[in-house]
Amino acid sequence: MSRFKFSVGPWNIHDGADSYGPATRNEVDFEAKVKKFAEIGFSAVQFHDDDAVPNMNELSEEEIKIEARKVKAILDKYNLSAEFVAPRLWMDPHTIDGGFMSTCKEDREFAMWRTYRSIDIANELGCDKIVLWLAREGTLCAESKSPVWATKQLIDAINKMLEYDEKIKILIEPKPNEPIDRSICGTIGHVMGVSAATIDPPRVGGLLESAHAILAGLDPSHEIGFGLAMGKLWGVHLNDQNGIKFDQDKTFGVENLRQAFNQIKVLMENNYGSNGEYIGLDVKAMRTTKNEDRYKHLENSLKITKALEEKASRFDYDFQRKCVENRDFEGLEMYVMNLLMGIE
Ligand SMILES: [Mn+2]
Repeated sequence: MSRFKFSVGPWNIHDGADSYGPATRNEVDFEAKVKKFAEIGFSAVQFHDDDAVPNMNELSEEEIKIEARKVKAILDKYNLSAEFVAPRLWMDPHTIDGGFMSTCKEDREFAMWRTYRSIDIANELGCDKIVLWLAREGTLCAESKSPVWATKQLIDAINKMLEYDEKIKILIEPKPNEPIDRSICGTIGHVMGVSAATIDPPRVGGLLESAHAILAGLDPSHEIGFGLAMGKLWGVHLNDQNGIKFDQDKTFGVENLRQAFNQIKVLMENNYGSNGEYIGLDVKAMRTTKNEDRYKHLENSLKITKALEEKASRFDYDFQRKCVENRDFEGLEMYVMNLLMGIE
């Protein structure tokens, strides 16, 4: 039994297509995914706006709410909650050069329209969190945009969201690059700066993804710790990443087991989840994975998370204190290695 509640997105069951080749698995129907998520131990689903309401650009505001209610009925059927809604601005022809930071006024207005509709969808799904993954917000050509102007555009856009709905919370999911060359809000530290500059900082926080922190050259457990220290870590996307390359979204813990242990440990030490926060497992199956194994990366991430939770619950804080007092960090490090290797 885990102390945590877990969440997952429909995109975590994917057909395997990438930039260099076609699909390797069949598509899975939304309800079939949701049913399986509930079976394997998830209690909430994360949504892009158009995961909940496909083709939403062609629908009226009222039609969008009606479609969202149908999704809520599916969640209710399997006793799942919705964790958040994220406007998917990076896939749309209107936001080729970004949304909130686009140099085109019409594109910025479109980005706000989608974000307001995401808030409407969140209300229909019974959740109070909007996640901003700022995928194309930054520059491909460094001189094309002022980073000062772009940062202020982001703050203005968040202020409009806060004014649109007095209860909604905004979570920025920072990432330093990809698909953009240079992003504007790359780490949890940036998120805290943006939060402080808005009209309602208590409603603006962060969601930390392990792979994104590694891409920024940082340790995810310290990014998590920084957000927790500020009282503004309201979501996590635990996964893993082999070095600084394309965003891999590997099964949690498979590359950096000690880092994964420390992410779970810092979350446990600070009672993450006590305000209803979920552990999101934002993991992707390998392209070679067969249809029948398409949920294995999720099941494995859950197993590894729970195993690390068990290891962290046995962490010997008395021994740790003695090692620190004696400045025996070699001894402490070997203790952690033995704990992780199962050598008692
Ligand atoms: Mn990722």
